[in-house]
Amino acid sequence: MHRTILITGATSGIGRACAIKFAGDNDRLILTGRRADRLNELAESLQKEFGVEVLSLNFDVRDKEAVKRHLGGLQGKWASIDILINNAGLAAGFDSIQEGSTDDWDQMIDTNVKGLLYVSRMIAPLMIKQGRGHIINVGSIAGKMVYPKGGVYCATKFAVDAITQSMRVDLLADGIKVSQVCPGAVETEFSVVRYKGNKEKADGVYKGFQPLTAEDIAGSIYWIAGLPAHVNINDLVVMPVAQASPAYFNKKL
Ligand code: NDP
Ligand code: 8X3
Repeated sequence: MHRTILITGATSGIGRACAIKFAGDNDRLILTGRRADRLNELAESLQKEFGVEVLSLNFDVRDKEAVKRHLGGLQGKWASIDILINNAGLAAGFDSIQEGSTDDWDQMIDTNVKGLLYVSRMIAPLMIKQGRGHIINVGSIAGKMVYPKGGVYCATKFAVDAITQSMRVDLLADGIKVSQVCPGAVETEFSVVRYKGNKEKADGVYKGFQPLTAEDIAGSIYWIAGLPAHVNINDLVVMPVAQASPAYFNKKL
């Protein structure tokens, strides 16, 4: 039986790589993101290449009503979700607490914490009703250790860590698996978004060492999702060999 997988933030990076990886397994996909053109392009190419069924849902996870409208209206096979990958997220800015932009903070907290909660609030009851499901949250090494000028992003990922642990407790009696994957530096659009389109600054983040790829993380998520029913990975930290902690790199510049 093929699974139904809901991936938030599938228009880029880790979410997109997950969509491709699971499509290769013939899974049915629900893909979400704000950029409709990218969603549609991806859906079309996956349908063509793998013959999989894809439902594209174009909404902002910060918009509570939009989340309800799109995910509350799922019917039939599309409501029978086996795996939710809570991936949509971002860092906005790189600033100290004394100098940071409060708008950046709102965006990170609203997306990474509240957005993840809104989506989970809609999907967890469906999983409970069907008696099975697996929620995989994308946390970060930034949710394990803080680094200078990353305080609020780190706080959102520490929150994801806490929410993951809480979900596992709350959903224990219903047999719903809850996992977290915490990557170190992955070269995606993440840094371009963080530095608001400044490509030079963004590229500088990955200079002098070999970062992870989105496919590396998609592979980890795919592995976690395919383990036997009685086995769960609670938490998986995946790092580039050249990165020991958020701020400690072996860079050959
Ligand atoms: P990308 O910027 O490449 O992808 C981010 C995805 O999130 C996009 O698909 C984007 O879609 C979506 N997204 C962002 N904001 C919203 C929103 N408000 N509503 C809906 N979708 C949204 O970055 P990554 O693939 O690297 O990031 C994916 C996850 O991995 C994030 O949670 C990030 O924090 C985490 N992570 C990343 C690391 C890295 O080094 N890259 C390391 C550790 C964790 P769209 O813009 O179309 O809405
Ligand atoms: C992204 C990794 O170290 O840039 O979550 O914050 S880091």
